[in-house]
Amino acid sequence: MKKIFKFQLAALAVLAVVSCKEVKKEATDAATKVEAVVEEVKEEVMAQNITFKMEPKSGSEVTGEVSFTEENGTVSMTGTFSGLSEGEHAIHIHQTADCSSDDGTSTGGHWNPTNEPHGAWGDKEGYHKGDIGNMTADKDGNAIIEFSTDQWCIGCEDENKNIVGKAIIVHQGVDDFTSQPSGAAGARVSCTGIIQ
Ligand SMILES: [Cu+2]
Ligand SMILES: [Zn+2]
Repeated sequence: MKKIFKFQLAALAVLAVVSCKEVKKEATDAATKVEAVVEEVKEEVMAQNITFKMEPKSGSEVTGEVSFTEENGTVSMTGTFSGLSEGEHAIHIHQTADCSSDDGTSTGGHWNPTNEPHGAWGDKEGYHKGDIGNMTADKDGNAIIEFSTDQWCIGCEDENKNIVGKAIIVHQGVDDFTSQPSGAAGARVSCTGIIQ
């Protein structure tokens, strides 16, 4: 009787060890699966990279390329332009991805989902979500601009952040950051829609 009892105990102990190992293995498998899913999601986020060619407008020869990348909630923009006159030029995001008109006015006014006054980016008095600012072209007419912000997104649900469906406009003149509603930056010399 005693012997049988001991045997039963031993068997129980073995069972307990085996099932414990099973649970551990299952937990490890689940963790591996979660890791795999996280990697997939990360890749999707990394893949948010869109590039557009700028079209000359208002009789200009201003061309270029603008690309946007979103990573960890920050959108980075890089623009390279040529055919500009030497000096400063305004660059903004305007409301509508429609560059069909010769003067670029089909893009509408500055993208301003939060209904603020026009201004310099980050100004306490307010600024449009499209108020990127000015860039400087060298004597050959080339300009490069780099800009990044967590106040934009590429194709997210938040219409106060989503830049998709808007347009990039480069101006002949300089944004003075005070004139309303658009900084008195003059003719629109280059245009592209931001279309995913
Ligand atoms: Cu503009
Ligand atoms: Zn503005």
